[in-house]
Amino acid sequence: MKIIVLIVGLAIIGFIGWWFFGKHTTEEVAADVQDQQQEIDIEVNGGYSPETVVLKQGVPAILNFTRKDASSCLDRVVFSDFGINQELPRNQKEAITIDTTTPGEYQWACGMDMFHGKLIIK
Ligand SMILES: [Cu+2]
Repeated sequence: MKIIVLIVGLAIIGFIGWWFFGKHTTEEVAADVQDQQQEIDIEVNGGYSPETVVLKQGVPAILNFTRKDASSCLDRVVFSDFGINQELPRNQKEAITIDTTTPGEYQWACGMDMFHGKLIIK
């Protein structure tokens, strides 16, 4: 009996570790640059994929958000540094234009500031 408790305990600890630390190894994805414009598709489903987007400074950028998630939590996306608060209708591609003149790291978030993504302009 004790061994089962031990195994279950270890499994839970392993799961918690994976949940907290596994998610932080996020992929950085660069937008596709073409004809003085860059574009990237971002899927919204229980978070953002990709979660970290790299944009080239000085090239006009379009982020195409498609929300697949049914929850109202993710039905808005907010780029506070850019004054953007955009509704994301479900299963519809929403293009968001980002001004890339100033390099730096910027956060974006869902309407309630629970889910986050990162924009790196360099
Ligand atoms: Cu939310």
